Amino acid sequence: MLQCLGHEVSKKGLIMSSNPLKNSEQNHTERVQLAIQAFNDKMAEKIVDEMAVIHIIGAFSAGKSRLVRELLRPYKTAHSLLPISSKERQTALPLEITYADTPHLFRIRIDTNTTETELFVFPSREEQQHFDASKHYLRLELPEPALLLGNVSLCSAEEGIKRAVLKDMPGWNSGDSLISENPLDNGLVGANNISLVYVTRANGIDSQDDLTRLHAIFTAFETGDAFFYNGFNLVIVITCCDDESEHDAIKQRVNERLQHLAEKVDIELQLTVLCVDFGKEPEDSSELNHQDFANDFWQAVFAPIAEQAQAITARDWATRIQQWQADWHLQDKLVQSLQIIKNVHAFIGQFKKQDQFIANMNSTRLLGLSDQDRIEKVQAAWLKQVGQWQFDFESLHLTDDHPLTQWWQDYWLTQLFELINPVDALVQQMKLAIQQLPIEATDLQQYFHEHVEDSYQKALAQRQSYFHCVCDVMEPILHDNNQAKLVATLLSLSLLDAKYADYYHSLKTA
Ligand SMILES: Nc1nc2c(ncn2[C@@H]2O[C@H](COP(=O)(O)OP(=O)(O)O)[C@@H](O)[C@H]2O)c(=O)[nH]1
Ligand SMILES: [Mg+2]
Repeated sequence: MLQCLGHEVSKKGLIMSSNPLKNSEQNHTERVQLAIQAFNDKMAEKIVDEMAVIHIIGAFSAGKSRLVRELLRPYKTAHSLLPISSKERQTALPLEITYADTPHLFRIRIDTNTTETELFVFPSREEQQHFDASKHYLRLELPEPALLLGNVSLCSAEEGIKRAVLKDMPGWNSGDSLISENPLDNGLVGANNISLVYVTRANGIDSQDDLTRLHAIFTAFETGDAFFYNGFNLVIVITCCDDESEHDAIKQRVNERLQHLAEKVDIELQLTVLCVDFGKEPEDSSELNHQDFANDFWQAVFAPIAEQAQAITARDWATRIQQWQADWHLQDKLVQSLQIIKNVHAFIGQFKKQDQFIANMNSTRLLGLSDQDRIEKVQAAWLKQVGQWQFDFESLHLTDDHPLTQWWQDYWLTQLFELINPVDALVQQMKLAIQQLPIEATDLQQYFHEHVEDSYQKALAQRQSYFHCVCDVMEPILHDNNQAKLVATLLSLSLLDAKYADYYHSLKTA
């Protein structure tokens, strides 16, 4: 509580005493660095899942999991997290693949959308089968930049950098597909899609079963049950295409077959057919071919959003700071802080007049007064000399969601209160001395000197604070409305000030 003359002003919430560094004289640098780091973290853009996903579908053993492994092959360190691809049936639970800065594999419950457990090795089919495929799925996060979409705005309303989600589904004839007429129910396709990836082996391109499933999906699109952002984009990956001379013929055949099916259902289809041979063993295919294939694949899959994805570069900090909501702007609070400092100076400047704490006051003027009247008279004379000791700290507060909250508390307000607190202590000391003024005190100036001079000297010492230099530098740029420049200057100055404070302290204690 900061005492004012006749008022009490709450500094509620403005002083953080929980920080153990707070009261230590040293470590200013560390404290400011932590506060700047907190700002950094808050400014980092959130990465959120784009609602439109990419399902990878196809028959059992078509090469879906192998495709995922090949796409994610550069993440050798996360090898044990990649889906298992083998001649035996492997995939029992749907697998989501998306972007994150560091690799992780989770098992997630669908109904609560909560992470059940983090896994460190991709589970075998037996392990996966302990869980109901309609209630659980696996989620693999890897730093694959192709899955990062930038600031696109497709289907999700959430703000942030969007990441694409790829879904490797259990093979549709592997005994794990849920039996249903609706491809949305059995997970062949989602309600919102960027593209659909259909995987088949070169020797399976004529499969009637595949055609029936695709027919159901095409129909879901036609009836509006399945939505594709910017039209139905189907990417077909034909695996085991070991004979390159046959690629063109295979592509043409698949193209004709599916375009014919699309015409029958009366939908328009954007179709890309990619022929590939990943090789017998999972690590067979050469790096070069692998990279070419991965590039072609990502390009085909993201073709519907190619235009939006160009805006992928995150908006730089300066632009975002310039767009801060009005109540995040610092100008007013800085102007107010500087005004408080000026007022504190003016106040302390008045504290002694003609070298006296209460000028023109002596014991003769108090003769014959009651105790109460004496105190009131002295207090009134003192108030007349110094003026009001009162500040509005409430409006200096930054909201909790402000990216600079920690810096503001730990540096700016801390420095400000370091200037104010000794003057506040002096005010308390003076009030106490007036309250306790004994009747026998004949030399009032001597009395106040004995009781207040020490506090007065401490209050004067705050004028030496280097925080004043920071304020002086800020003054000229306070009104030029460039929020980004203001923030950058403030942060640099605070670090400089903190480093100097630590340096000075180490010299003093050396
Ligand atoms: N030689 C060769 N084998 C492949 C190719 N694609 C997949 N395979 C193999 O086919 C088997 C089944 O693949 P998998 O990805 O598990 O099929 P899924 O059931 O669709 O996930 C695995 O042994 C893969 O290594 C390919 O292009 N060439
Ligand atoms: Mg699989």
